[in-house]
Amino acid sequence: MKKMLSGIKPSGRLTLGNYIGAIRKFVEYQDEYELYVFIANLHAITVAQDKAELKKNTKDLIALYLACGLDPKKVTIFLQSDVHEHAELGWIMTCNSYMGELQRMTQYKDKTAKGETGITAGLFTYPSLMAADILLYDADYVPVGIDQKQHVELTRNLAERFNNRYGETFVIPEPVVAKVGAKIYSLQNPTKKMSKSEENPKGTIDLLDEPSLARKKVMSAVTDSLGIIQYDPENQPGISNLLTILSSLNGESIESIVNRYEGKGYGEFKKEVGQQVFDFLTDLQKRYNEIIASGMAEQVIKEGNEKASFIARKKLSKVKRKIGFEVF
Ligand code: AQP
Repeated sequence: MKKMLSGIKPSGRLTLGNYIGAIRKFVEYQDEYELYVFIANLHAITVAQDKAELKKNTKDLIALYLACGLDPKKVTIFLQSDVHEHAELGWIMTCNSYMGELQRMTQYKDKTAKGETGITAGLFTYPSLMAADILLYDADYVPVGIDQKQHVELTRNLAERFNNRYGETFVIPEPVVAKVGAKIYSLQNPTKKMSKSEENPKGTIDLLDEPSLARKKVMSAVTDSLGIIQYDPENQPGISNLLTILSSLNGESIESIVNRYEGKGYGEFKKEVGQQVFDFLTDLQKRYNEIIASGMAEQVIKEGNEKASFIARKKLSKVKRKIGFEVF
């Protein structure tokens, strides 16, 4: 079975975007691949995190992975900071990365271009850590959004560089880029990605939002004055975003939804999307509450950490031998 790895940062409350764009896919992938899914808390601290919130978000992320359908019998779920080989190989990868290639990574480039201050060195070097995350497990595939594709390209370059210099060590991973339509946008600014760290809570549906509040957010989503329900992201980003949300949650094609709403108004359409979101969150949160109450999350992480550590330890000791760290 081919191996696949992915992770999510506990950098805020998980959104419907994280579910539709990532977790929902992990649930599909767990049957096709030997899947490793981690909580990327080393990546989360590349920007400042409040201690209490980080702890809560981490716990919630584990419980939500499970509530969304990840099955610990099929997938290894672990906490990145508990598998210290990530930090260690991350450093080795940093020492194999050139300043120029890291400077070309969009996240860093965008932030510096905007003149943001307080950019940490960690934010600059995190693509090297991401390479370590992937290479430790010999992952064949890494599911990424289009904006993250360049990080997998960097990982490939670093792995090839290392293999050339020290001999065959790492599997060269391939990015799996999701099909168009998987990206969910802010309900208040539908040209901007729905994000955990979004400051305007009206634009974001959090997976732990009160379902009736989430329905209200859908009802007040920004649309347009054209009055036609059709998929046209350029001219009708708000309606197109709601179409993507509905289609992702109810499994109906966008085309079929558009046909059903021919000649109908936005109010009726939003009502259906709102109800779908309400029902989805109600079911999800029921499972989440049961998982939290059962203490299952802790057990899953304990076992996942052990399994991941075993693999990572073996890989790292091979790397250290190749470099010349193991002297006796
Ligand atoms: N709006 C979205 N639509 C589709 N997919 C999304 N993802 C995030 N937002 C959307 C996917 O969820 C995973 C989260 O990965 P991450 O936490 O490492 O990073 P991110 O992409 O930076 O996520 P956020 O929610 O935007 O977090 P912040 O605000 O902290 O930066 C990825 O697979 C991503 O594609």
